[in-house]
Amino acid sequence: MAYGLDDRHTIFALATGYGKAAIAVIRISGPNSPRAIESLVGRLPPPRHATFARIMEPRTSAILDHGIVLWFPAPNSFTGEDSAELQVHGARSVVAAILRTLGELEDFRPARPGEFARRSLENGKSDLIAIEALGDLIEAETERQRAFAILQTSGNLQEAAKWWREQLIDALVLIEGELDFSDESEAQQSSASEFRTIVQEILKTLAPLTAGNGKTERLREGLTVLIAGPPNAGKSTLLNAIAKREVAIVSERAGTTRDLIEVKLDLGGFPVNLIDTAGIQKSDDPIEQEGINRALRKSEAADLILWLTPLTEPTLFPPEQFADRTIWHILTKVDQQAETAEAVCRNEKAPEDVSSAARKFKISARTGLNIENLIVRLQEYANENMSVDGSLIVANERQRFAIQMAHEALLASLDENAPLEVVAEELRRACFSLESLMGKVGVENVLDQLFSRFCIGK
Ligand SMILES: Nc1nc2c(ncn2[C@@H]2O[C@H](COP(=O)(O)OP(=O)(O)OP(=O)(O)O)[C@@H](O)[C@H]2O)c(=O)[nH]1
Ligand SMILES: [Mg+2]
Repeated sequence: MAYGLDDRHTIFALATGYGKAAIAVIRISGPNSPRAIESLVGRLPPPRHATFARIMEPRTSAILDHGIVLWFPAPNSFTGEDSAELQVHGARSVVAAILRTLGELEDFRPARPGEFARRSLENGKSDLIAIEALGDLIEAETERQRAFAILQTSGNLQEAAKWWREQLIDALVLIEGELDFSDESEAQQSSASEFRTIVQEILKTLAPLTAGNGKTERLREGLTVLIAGPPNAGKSTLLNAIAKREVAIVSERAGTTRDLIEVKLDLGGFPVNLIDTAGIQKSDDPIEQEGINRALRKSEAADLILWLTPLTEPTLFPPEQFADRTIWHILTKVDQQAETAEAVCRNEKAPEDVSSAARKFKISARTGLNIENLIVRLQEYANENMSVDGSLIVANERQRFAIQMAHEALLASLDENAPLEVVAEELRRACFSLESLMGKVGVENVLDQLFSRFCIGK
């Protein structure tokens, strides 16, 4: 549902998680926040001071709980509005009683998902890039995802976008000056070269940001690693060994796994989705065939395929559908061949060909041989494919699209044959794209989608 500045209700929500906890935080924001505090606490505490108070039901003066009250007068609050926070005991009954009491106050209503963040954006307390970073921080499950979200909060991209925009406005003034005095051709030439210098300077920092490498998306969603191979190759056994728990059923019967079994892992702080699949072979059994189809379909979205074959049957090659995919070949059950196993043990170091693009590993889930080594390699691979660094971080497709649009307009403005009117129009288009990058214009449709992903109370 769309809602915006015209809705001046005071909103409230539980900002901490639902369920039993030591403490729960209830957030209030809007013009009637002071009235809520006066009604429930009997007085307004000094601004921004944690004050211990009795929280009461206003009509009966019954005590609902004792807790900490914080009062943040506008504009010095997260939303930029008059706001308050109640830190109470985290019992469901306490939270329910306070939320019910707030709901009974006139012009109060429960907040919608992300509504506090949205008000903060609408009141100019934060920009869209910062709100998106906040969204990523709330979603962050692993250490690298957390670090990535914090990196986005550096404000560097906002600073750069602001600076580019200011420079473009200077360039636009030059061009518009020319349009007003278009017959003085000498001045026109010098302004034209000045505006070119400005645009070329901007392009130096902006152009490298236009190319996406999928790393940020992968870091957000997790690296998808598919375990595939013929039936009985030891796929489910490997999944269990890496996950360090019995996730999938293992048996000596070929064709045990039918459905996709997905485990979310944290490998060195990187999120990895490891997926076990049905053994791939020719099958007349429609259920097994459906399992195989699912495995093949899922492989299309995989970043990496681990192709497992038992050491005794190394000639079972991956299906043609995997032809252009990144595949690591893994020979399993090496303990079954005493000679190989001994040689491997004598070598100490894992007999893997790390130089080849198609890495080869020999593993044994039974003896644990090379399992840890494989996990380390997966971690390295995750690092190569998800590490995000640099001072200017383009965090998502929306931001990249805005930068690409600005880039396109800037290149068009440099066209030597373009009349000044067109140059001015292209510069305005670039400014517009930079403003949309920061969420100042043209992003209404994005906002509804973004905030619906936020939790209530954020
Ligand atoms: N000796 C030995 N046996 C293993 C090893 N890994 C798995 N096995 C055995 O091989 C059999 C098949 O293992 P699974 O993990 O179920 O094989 P799978 O590839 O998932 O098989 P499907 O789901 O039927 O396609 C089981 O009896 C396992 O105990 C290993 O490293 N060494
Ligand atoms: Mg299996």
